[in-house]
Amino acid sequence: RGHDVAPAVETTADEIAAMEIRGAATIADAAAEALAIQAERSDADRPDAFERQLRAAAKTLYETRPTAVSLPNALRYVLAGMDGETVAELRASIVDRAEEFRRDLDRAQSKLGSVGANRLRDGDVVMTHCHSTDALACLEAAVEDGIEIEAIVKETRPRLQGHITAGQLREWGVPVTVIVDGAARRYLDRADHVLVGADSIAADGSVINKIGTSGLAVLARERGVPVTVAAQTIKLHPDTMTGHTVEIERRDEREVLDEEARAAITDGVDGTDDGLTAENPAFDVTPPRYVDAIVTEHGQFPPETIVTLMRELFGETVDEPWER
Ligand code: RUB
Repeated sequence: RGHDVAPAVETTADEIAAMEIRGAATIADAAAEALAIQAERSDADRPDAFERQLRAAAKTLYETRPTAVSLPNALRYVLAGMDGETVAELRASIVDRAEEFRRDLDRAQSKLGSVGANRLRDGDVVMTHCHSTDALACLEAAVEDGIEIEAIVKETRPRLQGHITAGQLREWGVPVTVIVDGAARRYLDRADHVLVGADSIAADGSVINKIGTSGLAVLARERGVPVTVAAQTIKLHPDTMTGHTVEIERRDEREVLDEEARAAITDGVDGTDDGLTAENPAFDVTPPRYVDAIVTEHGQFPPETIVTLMRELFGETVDEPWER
C-alpha cells in the first residue's frame, strides 16, 4: 500500500475486505467517501503529489474485492472529476465530485425502486437471495405504494446476508418466511417473482451476483417464475465490452468449513487431512436467458439489450486512472 494513503482510507479498505462494508452499492458509496476523506486530509504541498496520493488511495480501495464493478466505476468517476491548478482547487474538485456521486447513487436507487415496484401486484410473493439494497428499493417503493407483498427470503450461506434482508423487510412490515438455500425449488411453488441484485452485469447481459443466484434463476425458469434483477447502472461492467471477463472472488474456505467442523469431519483420520478441502466462490454468473428484466434507473431492459445502455454511458473503452 502507498505510504501516503490516509489511515481512514486504509480502514475503509480493510472494512470492505472483511465485509463489514458490503454489497455493491454500499461499497461504491464508501469508496467515494474515502476518496473525499483522502482529499480533505492530504498533506501534499504540490498538485502532482496530491494527484499521486489520490491515485494510491484509489488503488488501495480497488484491491479489496474483485467482483463488484461498482467499486472501480465509483473510483473512476470521482478521479475523472479531479481538476485544478492548486492543491486547494484539486481538493475541492474531488470533494464535490464524491458528493455528486453519492447523491446520484441514492437518486438512481430510488428511481429504479419505483420502476421495479411497477412489476409487482397486490398479493405477490417475492423470493430474494442475499441482501441487495437495489432489490430492496423495489420492495420499499411497492410498500410505499400500498401494494401488499410477502417475501420468501433465502438465508444465503455461508454469510447469511438473507438475515439482513429479512430484518429490513420486517421493519417495513412485510411478512417474511426465511428458508434454507436448498429449499428454494420447493418454495418457488408459492412465489410470483424472484428478485435479486447484481455485483456486475456483463455486456452480453449475464448477471454476476451472490453464489446461488444462477441456480435459483434456473429453478425459477423451470417453475415459470419471472426473474428480476435490480441493478443501477454503476453495476454495468464496461471492460466486458472489450472481451474481459468478470473475476469471481474466492473467499477463505473457513467461511464454509471452520476449524471445528473440519475437526469433526476428520475425527478418526490419522494426521492432518490434506484430502479435505472446501471451495468458497462468493459469486456466480447467471446467463441472460434466465433473466426476464434488468431494472435500472433508466427503466427496465431485457438483458440482451443492456449493452446498448452500457455503450451510451461508458463509451467503447475505459482506462484505469490509478495506473496512469
Ligand atoms: C452482495 C450481493 C448483492 C449485490 C447487490 O454480496 O451479492 O446482491 O452486491 O447489492 P456480498 P446492492 O455480501 O458478498 O458483498 O444492490 O446493495 O448493490
